[in-house]
Amino acid sequence: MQYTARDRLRFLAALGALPLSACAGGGGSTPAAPAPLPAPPVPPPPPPPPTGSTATLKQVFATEFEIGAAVQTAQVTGGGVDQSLAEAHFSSFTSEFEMKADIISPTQGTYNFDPADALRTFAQANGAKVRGHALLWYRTTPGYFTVGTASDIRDKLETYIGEVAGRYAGDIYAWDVVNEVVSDSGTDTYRQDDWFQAVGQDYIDWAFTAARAADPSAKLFINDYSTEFAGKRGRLITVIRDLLDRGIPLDGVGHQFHLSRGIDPNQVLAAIDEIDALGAGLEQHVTELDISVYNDPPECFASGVNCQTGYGTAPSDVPDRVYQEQAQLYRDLFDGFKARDSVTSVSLWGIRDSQSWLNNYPVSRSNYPLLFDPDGDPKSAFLAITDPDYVI
Ligand code: 9MR
Repeated sequence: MQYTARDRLRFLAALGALPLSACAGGGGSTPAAPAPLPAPPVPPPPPPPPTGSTATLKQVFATEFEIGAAVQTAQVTGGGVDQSLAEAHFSSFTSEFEMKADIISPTQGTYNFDPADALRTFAQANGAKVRGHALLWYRTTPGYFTVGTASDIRDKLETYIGEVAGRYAGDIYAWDVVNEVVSDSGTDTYRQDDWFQAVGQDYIDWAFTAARAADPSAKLFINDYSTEFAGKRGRLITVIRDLLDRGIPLDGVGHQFHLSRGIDPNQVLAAIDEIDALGAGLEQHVTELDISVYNDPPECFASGVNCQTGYGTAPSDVPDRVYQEQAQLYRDLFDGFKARDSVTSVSLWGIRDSQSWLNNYPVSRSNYPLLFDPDGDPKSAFLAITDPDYVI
């Protein structure tokens, strides 16, 4: 028996692959349509991801951005609460201090990679990524780096970056190549630190160029704090424009966002928008997010003066109203991050309130700036960002 093209079309239509009208046309009488085949069973839709206290951060933000936390290696490899929270919730890990030069190479030519290697192993075993922090930061630069001629200093920096970025090449998705190089003072653009005193701003070019050579696959970031304030941000943008104009390999901007509870979220999100407005296609990472429960005057952060008195050492010492304001701010910020395509990674600076650096800075007092309380239980802030129906 011969099958015509029209027979094939009818057969496909009977299977549901084509509308029957595709078989129409031509002359002659139309034979009776074949009996419809029974519809294949429709699989049930996948359940929506859980919300609220049973949700995990990495489920909730899977299609939005990497969701990360700063950790110490021992904290996530000791089998305790932090390890469980880290494994359950985060898709990205930043070393809180074990990938900085004072830990990796405290003396010239010697290297201690053990904690950093172990963090990489932990992350990879959990299908998570590592965010590299930081190849160069004046506060953790051992003194030997910045002595000698400009050529000596450049050699030392390039050697160090070659060793470190080279060792983790392919395993670190983004490096903070330089951290906090922008001045806090309106009269200078660049921070007047040991690097700048020794060689001017050239060290920034050397660092980016060496990082690109050592790991071409890592996205290279400039990272800084107070980008939510127009003055600091303006100076950062001056530095960014200068790097881009001269073809220095810069892929993204890291906003630390160590925030106080009273800040206007629109002021924070304006920092993202202004970088987008440069039109340079830069990625943006929120690198060190936390929200202090205190509303301090600027001199508190700058010099530890006039800081608000601590609420107390128990989480219940903090008024509910304060946690609610904090939760609302977290929600507004995460909604804003989700709405901005250039934001590809958001990291908290810690997991549980009890380990935050803000318990010791700018003054010693208990602070509660993160998403999990000291016992590791989710706070209102966690519920606010994981469940749109959660009433704050
Ligand atoms: O939180 C970090 C603290 O544990 C370290 O002792 C310190 C020095 O390595 O660095 C802290 O992290 C800082 C980050 O690297 C850069 N931005 C400010 C953070 C808080 O000081």
